[in-house]
Amino acid sequence: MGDSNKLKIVFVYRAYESIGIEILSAVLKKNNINTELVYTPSLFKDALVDNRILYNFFYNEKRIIKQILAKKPDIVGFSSLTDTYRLDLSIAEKLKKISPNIKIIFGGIHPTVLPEKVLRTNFVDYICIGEGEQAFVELIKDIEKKNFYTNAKNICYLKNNKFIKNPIRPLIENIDKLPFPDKELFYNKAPYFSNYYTIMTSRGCPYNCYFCNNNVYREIYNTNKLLRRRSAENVIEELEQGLKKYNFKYVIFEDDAFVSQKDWTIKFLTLYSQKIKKPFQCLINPRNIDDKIAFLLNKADCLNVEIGIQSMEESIRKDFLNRTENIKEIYKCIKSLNKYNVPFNIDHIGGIPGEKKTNIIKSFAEYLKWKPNRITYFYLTYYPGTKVAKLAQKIGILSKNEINKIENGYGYSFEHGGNVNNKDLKFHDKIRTIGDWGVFFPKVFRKILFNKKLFNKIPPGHFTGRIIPAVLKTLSGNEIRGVYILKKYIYHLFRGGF
Ligand code: B12
Ligand code: SF4
Repeated sequence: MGDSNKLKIVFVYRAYESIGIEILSAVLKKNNINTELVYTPSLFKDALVDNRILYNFFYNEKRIIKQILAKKPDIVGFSSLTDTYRLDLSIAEKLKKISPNIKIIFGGIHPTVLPEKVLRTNFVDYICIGEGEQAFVELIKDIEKKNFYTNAKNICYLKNNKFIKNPIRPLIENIDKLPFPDKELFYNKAPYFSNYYTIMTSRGCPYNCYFCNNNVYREIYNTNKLLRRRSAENVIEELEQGLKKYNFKYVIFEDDAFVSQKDWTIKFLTLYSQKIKKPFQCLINPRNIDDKIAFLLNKADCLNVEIGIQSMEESIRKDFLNRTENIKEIYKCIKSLNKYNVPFNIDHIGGIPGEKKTNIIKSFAEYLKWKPNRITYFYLTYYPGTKVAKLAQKIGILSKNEINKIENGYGYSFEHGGNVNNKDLKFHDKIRTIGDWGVFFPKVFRKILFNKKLFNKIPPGHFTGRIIPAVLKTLSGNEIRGVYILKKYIYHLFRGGF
């Protein structure tokens, strides 16, 4: 250590491309700090497949550790979600044992919510709470000066076993000022990402659903103004640069609520249609779609929008999820999308306490009438710190022991988890199978699917229920993310899974 040019930071990430890490890397490089990435494809444990046997066969932790150590890092940075925390921690534990001088820092949503808990594992030296751009640079500069007990805001650590939590700086207001993400960090390891340009035009969300981490950020930052939007020009400039450098084929907007500001959306989609003209997908809240926006989405070559419907039971939506748009607005959104031929996926949350099975079946029959491209059935998951987790604890659904398990990152899988218990799993799997297959069937067959006798005969199961229809849908051309995940498998399986 010594000269900041020599300090080396290695990020560790799995399964996907992380815009968060790419922006941090760009900021560090601007400050003359070297960054590298150890990327693990995490085959058979991602949004497409979750198969423990195959995953264990291909996952090689020792190899990851070897790759990290070969880069001779001064600092290793992990970006952890609750679902990945255990895996990240396990690597951190081994690194600390082999090379205790390496400083290990965890950022991302899981350590942001539980900084002390993560530090008390004693495998992690620092936590970055919330946005990390300035905090990480300041921390690195302090480590360089051997000032290990840093005052850098947003950073936490243990000092003589005492938990030190530095104050939190305000959210970055003008996010146009951030550098464009360091895409090469990921593209060098996983070239298939470069055809599918992932981008965020905003940070935060104007809404406050109880199951989402945005309500945690509201608390941490003590603000109701979480949403910040880049100027349309700034986003177009990044895309134009990306197009020149990588000649990408598609764009994936990862914003929480892409079209939540109407004036901005109109300006942006008009510019996008003129200057970028690449098929794209995005996530939307149903209340933000009307004829005008649907028309512009179609004109801008929107291949697919993902709509968070989550439940069709008004009281569940209001009381347990805090979804503020009503069923009427949902119908209006679907009508506009269908009118202007904008394909869409529906997200539904299974396992919400109090939601009746008969109502779930009714909702799915209704969804299928709307002709969605796909129905994605997520199981309600009590992520740490969310209002829904607190509510579940208050009404006795979640015990202290279960909360503890969740906070320590145990018991989660992308496929099964949350509130769906073993008793109901079969029912939910069947519904999921209906959702996945029903979109392929004509109207008459769909009616038969909901016939009680036939419903009982539907085979539940991951393979029949998810993978085959997901692959079929991917091949049909509307699933941009699906295509890149498939490419990920092809690329890494040919390299022996690494
Ligand atoms: C895009 C996205 C996806 C994409 C891509 C995911 C990816 N890149 O890994 C897809 C659709 C594949 C996806 C999948 C999933 N996702 Co997702 N996703 C998002 C979303 C909308 C944006 C992520 C993002 O790019 N943010 C923008 C960047 C700038 O922010 P950031 O990553 O947090 O990074 C900043 C700070 O956290 C910090 N920081 C982060 N890492 C580090 C590291 C260091 C060392 C430091 C110093 C700082 C630091 O600095 C960064 C810059 O300020 C978020 C919600 C959100 N708005 O964040 C949900 C979110 C992260 N996803 C979530 C979930 C649950 C999932 C899934 C489990 C869903 C599922 N059931 O399949 C999977 C798991 C994916 C995985 N990685 O393993 C949850 C996580 C909740 C939790 N407690 O863990 C979130 C928060 C949404 C929610 N429900 O509230 N997701
Ligand atoms: S609309 Fe989506 S991103 Fe916004 S708070 Fe609700 S779930 Fe979270």
